[in-house]
Amino acid sequence: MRPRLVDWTLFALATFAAGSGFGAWVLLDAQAVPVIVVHAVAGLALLIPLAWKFRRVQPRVARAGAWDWKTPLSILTAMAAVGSVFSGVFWTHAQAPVGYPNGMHLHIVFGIALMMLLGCHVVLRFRRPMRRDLPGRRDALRWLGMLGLGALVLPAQRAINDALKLPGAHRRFTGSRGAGDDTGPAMPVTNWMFDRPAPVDMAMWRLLVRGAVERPLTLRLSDLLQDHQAATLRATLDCTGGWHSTQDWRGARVGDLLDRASLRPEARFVSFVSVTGYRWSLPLAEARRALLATHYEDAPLEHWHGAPLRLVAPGRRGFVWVKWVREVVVLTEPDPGQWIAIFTSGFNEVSDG
Ligand SMILES: Nc1nc2c(c(=O)[nH]1)N[C@H]1C(S)=C(S)[C@@H](COP(=O)(O)O)O[C@H]1N2
Ligand SMILES: [Mo]
Repeated sequence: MRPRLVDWTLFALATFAAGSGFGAWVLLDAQAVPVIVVHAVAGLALLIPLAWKFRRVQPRVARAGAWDWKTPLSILTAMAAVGSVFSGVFWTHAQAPVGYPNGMHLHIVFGIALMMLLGCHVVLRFRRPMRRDLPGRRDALRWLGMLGLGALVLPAQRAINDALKLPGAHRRFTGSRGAGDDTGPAMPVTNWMFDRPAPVDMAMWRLLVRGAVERPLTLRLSDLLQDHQAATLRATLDCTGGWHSTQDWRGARVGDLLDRASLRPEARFVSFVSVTGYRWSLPLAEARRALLATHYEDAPLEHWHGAPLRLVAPGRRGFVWVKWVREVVVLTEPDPGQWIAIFTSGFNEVSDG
């Protein structure tokens, strides 16, 4: 394959792998299943053009006299690419469920580094595609071969995990490992970034239901426990960091709270806001089916699991399950600011009630 075509193939596979990796995490579980498969195929396929490229540039890199100031950056880019693939493979096979940092964190760090370095690499080394670089029939066959190899490796990985009884044998489709089910307070604790609020003062705490509603609500914990305890939901928390755990949750159905507050017709999304400022939103229909839990496995929520109230969002990755919820805000349009809030909430001053 012509050098330039190899380079563009690498670029396409790497950006596709990064995009699908990101998609796997923000999509609903059902949509994420195929995305995770193509993510793995693209990532594994990357190894072939990488090998071609290494063979091509090897003489230049081996001769110190041939270096220019861009060479170290290129080497870092190559290391990030290899690291991304191998950390993904490592996480597929090795390592026990919980722990920080784990192979999944490593994979994410490599992936983000690769995207940043690749951006620089393209800017510094960009060459306009020439007519003679256009792919021919044999190139199309090579592409098929690359993807085919990636697709063949997937079942092989599963077989290796099972045969060797590796830690990766018991994986959910997200790659997450079981961290015990029906364990209530013994469930692992994870925070997305830096949220570490002091325990919420239950006497001062109020739940506000506001936004596009006719009758905003202010509820005490005792009101909530009295009027909204009927709902139970068995659901799996699956953290992007690589563990999952299923519990029987109990609390208030969001739909019941919204009915009580009476939605205005323009309501579209529902945002769940933590005492820390952390927030995330769901489309209205999905939000109605979600639960604001006060209990798991008949035990009241513990502080680090979000007491007194946390969101249970079935089919959504763990980062959506907002803890220490204080406000339910009905929105008429999406909330792009939530993407910033989940990174900065740990720096907010936290107040009770
Ligand atoms: N307010 C708030 N809610 C949060 C987080 C956070 O950092 N702040 N982390 C999320 C992430 S990434 C996960 S996986 C789950 C973990 O819930 P747990 O600690 O109860 O296991 O909480 C979610 N809810
Ligand atoms: Mo998470």
